Amino acid sequence: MDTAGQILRTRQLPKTIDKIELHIVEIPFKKPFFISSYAWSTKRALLVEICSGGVSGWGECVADPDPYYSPETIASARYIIKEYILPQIKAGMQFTDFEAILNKIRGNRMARAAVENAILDLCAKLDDVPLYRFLGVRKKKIPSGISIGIQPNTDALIGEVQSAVDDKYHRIKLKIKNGYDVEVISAVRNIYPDIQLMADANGDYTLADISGLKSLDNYNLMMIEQPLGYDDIIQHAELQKNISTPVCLDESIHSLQDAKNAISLGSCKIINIKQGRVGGIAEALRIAEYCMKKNIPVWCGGMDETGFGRAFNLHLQTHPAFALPGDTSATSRYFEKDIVFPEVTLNAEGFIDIPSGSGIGVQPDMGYLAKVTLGTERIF
Ligand code: OSB
Ligand code: MG
Repeated sequence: MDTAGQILRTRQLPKTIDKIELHIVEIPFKKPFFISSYAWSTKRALLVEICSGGVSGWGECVADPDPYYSPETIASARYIIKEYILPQIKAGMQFTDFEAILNKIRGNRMARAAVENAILDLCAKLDDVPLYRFLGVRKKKIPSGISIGIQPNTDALIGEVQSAVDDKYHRIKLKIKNGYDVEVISAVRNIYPDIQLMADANGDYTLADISGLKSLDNYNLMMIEQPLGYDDIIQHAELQKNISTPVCLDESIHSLQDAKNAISLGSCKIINIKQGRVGGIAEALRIAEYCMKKNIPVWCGGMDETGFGRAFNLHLQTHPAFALPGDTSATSRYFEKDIVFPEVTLNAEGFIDIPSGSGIGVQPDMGYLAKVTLGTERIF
């Protein structure tokens, strides 16, 4: 049987493409989201809409407006998409030829993923199948996970953790930074000895911090995510030799080759796969399937996406390689109102259902979308 990664090789783009538009939208977060490197109070996103025969496929670029999580930005992604990707796309081309156009571009994987996603949503909709089925994967319920931003004090953090526990999140991730780490983790661990708990530093430490990071070994964390530099693979291997908490890489992994390098160097024991960061669903599946072969657990990260991007993350996680709960949370944790419906909700056991319907299975809320659109550009 073909693996999900291979099934895409047999697909082709729609026979006609009627229209392509780029939209920039901005919706407020309920509360600002603080990580070690930055804080965001709104979600601004670039959306790619590709239409065929009256059907729209949607892709959401996960780049932020700023270069504080990744070097890519909304402006850089828009430039690459407009100048280097869209002019080369031809209706009816083989998916492998489309991927070759994307792969010729160096870096800029968030830009590449946004277009790939729109094409996949469109193709699955035209075939009238849900995206997971288009990828050759069977449906499953997705365990929820939550990423709690850096809080002003421990009481506020405990409040956030309690509410996540009440909502039945399967795994809780605490954002940490140098100086906001052992104390907060031990406070949470003392109150919640049994929850699945992990920490994400977004690259805030250096090898000089090894002894402090080693003290985190006392708190039974599932993993520590991206403790060292955002572009490092070498030093994480050195760190992993010195701590028992598994290291998970996020920012440093952009491709299957990065994953192979990190695994062979011993830089991590777990990988956070964000399809939007690695160039799209196809590359995410290749990484996931490689990791499964190597017994490296993976999970699906998030970028606080709107409902479009969150839907792609849900479909991706139906693949059996995604054995650990990821960062997919209920829409209501982020936004008062989203630009798609239905919104993501958790059931009483903290699982999320894949939205039903073809493609990604969510529909734009046209009225709200128009209201929060900062600009639309028709490419053709
Ligand atoms: O490091 O995983 C990260 C959000 C923005 C930038 C980086 C990260 C995150 C998250 C949030 O952790 C995950 C989510 O809830 O979508
Ligand atoms: Mg992370």
